[in-house]
Amino acid sequence: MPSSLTVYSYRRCPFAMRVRIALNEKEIAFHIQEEDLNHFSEKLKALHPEVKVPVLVDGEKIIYESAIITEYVNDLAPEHRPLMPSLPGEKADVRLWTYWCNHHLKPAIDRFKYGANRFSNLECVGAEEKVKLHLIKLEDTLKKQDWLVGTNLTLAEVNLFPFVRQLFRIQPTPTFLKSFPFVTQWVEKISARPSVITALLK
Ligand SMILES: N[C@@H](CCC(=O)N[C@@H](CS)C(=O)NCC(=O)O)C(=O)O
Repeated sequence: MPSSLTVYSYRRCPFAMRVRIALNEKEIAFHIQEEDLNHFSEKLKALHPEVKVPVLVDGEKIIYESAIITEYVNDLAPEHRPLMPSLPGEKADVRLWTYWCNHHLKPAIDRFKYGANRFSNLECVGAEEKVKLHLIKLEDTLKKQDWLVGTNLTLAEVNLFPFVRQLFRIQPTPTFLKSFPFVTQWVEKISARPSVITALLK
């Protein structure tokens, strides 16, 4: 069956990666409409009130905000390779990880990674320490369990991985990452999944 799904995407955008990984994990075919962040297409401008990628178009349905899109993708075929646990408490945990990523982890990584190129000196104070504190939270969880929630990969991984990966790609590699063997193992394990390998190429 030809795919009716189109993702307006940008290859290096971590939010768009979330969507491509979720679709690949669910084995749902989709088209990519690659956008140029400096010159968004007229189509994209008409689809997203804030003019950002990613946007998912499914027939008449237009969805933006990556974490909303990844839940929608899971809901398209909830039983097939589920990315959301069924217990209410675990569902809440998945959403809490995503919330924490969007509101705490990502801002800290940005300040550490881009520093004065993007932020004021005040905003950058303690950036490295803040990233380490966030990594301790992840490490403490991954010490006890293979996946952030329950016993399988969930949307918590799909939504967090593209951002944690950014830290591991900084050159030269931050030496403090050596103190986080469980996070490192988790990043390597997710990076090796076919869904992720393919998603990162597009
Ligand atoms: N909260 C949005 C963030 C999306 C976002 O910031 N995308 C970036 C690319 S990585 C973008 O399109 N930026 C364009 C702009 O802000 O002008 C989501 O989760 O989808």
